[in-house]
Amino acid sequence: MPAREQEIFDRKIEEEIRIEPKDWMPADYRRMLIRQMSQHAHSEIVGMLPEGNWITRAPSLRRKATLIAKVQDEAGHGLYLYSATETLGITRDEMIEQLHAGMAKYSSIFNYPTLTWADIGAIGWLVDGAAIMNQVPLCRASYGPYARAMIRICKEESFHQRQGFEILLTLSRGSEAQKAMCQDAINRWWWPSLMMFGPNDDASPNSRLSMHWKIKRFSNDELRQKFVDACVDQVKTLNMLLPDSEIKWNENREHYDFGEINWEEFYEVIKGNGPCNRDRLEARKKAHAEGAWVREAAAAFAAKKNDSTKHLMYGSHTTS
Ligand code: BYC
Repeated sequence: MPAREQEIFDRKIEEEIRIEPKDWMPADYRRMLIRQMSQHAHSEIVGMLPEGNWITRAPSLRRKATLIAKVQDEAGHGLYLYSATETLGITRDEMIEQLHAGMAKYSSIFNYPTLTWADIGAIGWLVDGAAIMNQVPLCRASYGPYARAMIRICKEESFHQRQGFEILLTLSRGSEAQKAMCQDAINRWWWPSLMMFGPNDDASPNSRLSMHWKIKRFSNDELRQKFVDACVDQVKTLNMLLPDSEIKWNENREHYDFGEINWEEFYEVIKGNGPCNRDRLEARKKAHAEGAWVREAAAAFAAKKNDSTKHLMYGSHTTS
């Protein structure tokens, strides 16, 4: 290990100075970032699928336009994150290959089906709400390109969360059938949303080093607790219930206690056996194959533009 470089790296982490792509960094730090950032990018792209299913079925033009904008934002988030990950020395093609081969994970949450329109509201409120809770601290991650990508992503996520909450608020003030649909969606998305924060701290193999390197700033359980506390208040505005009879204010901890997560379900989902894992991967592979002509056209256009720039700079006699 190059002692001098290690020392500089450690000091930067200690003093909250960002690590940048050309800086020396330990191989494990690089690996940790590639793992987390590429999974994060894949989550954004796979996350477009459950909502994309509802674009044609959104109940009004306004809802349709908003949902299209949200899903487009997610494509953008994926692109910022793939680009940020490429600064670590892996190509986008390699990352996509890992996803398609089932070697790279993406968030467990996107392996559940969207059965009704209320699910789009629940995804915005709970899934984007959980994402914000997890991602705001990542704006201070020690790796510069990741932290900078997260700032813009978080701004857009707040809009996503609000659009979801507003869908549920409208349903919660509607007919009995709409109220029931709203409650049903909350019941189905609540527990999977809690799983988004990852395993409990004592079962989280990556947390110790990730926090030491200031990639993650809070542990999985700390963020999950903040999320539960926020949702217990917000669900009152909806006049709905969270599907957990064990939620109770704890005076000593000054937090809400809550029930046990079904960890067996979580591990099955991340192993590839959730309700929609196979469909999601198939849909991604199909979209990638069908988009090949766009990538080829973009590459040909870029090469042509490059050629004409050379021509302008060096005249028509350039041969190289
Ligand atoms: N799902 O040691 P741990 C979005 C894996 S997209 C799947 O605690 P770590 C949105 C974990 O990867 C939101 N796998 O890991 C988009 C590890 O396996 P490997 C996506 C999970 O990294 C569209 C193993 O379990 N957000 O907002 O310290 C529409 C042990 O875990 C999950 C991010 O990606 C999971 N839920 O902590 C709407 C945020 N949890 O890699 C919304 C960035 C854990 O060793 N990521 N695993 O094979 C993170 O903050 C962290 O990676 C995690 C996990 C908190 C998720």
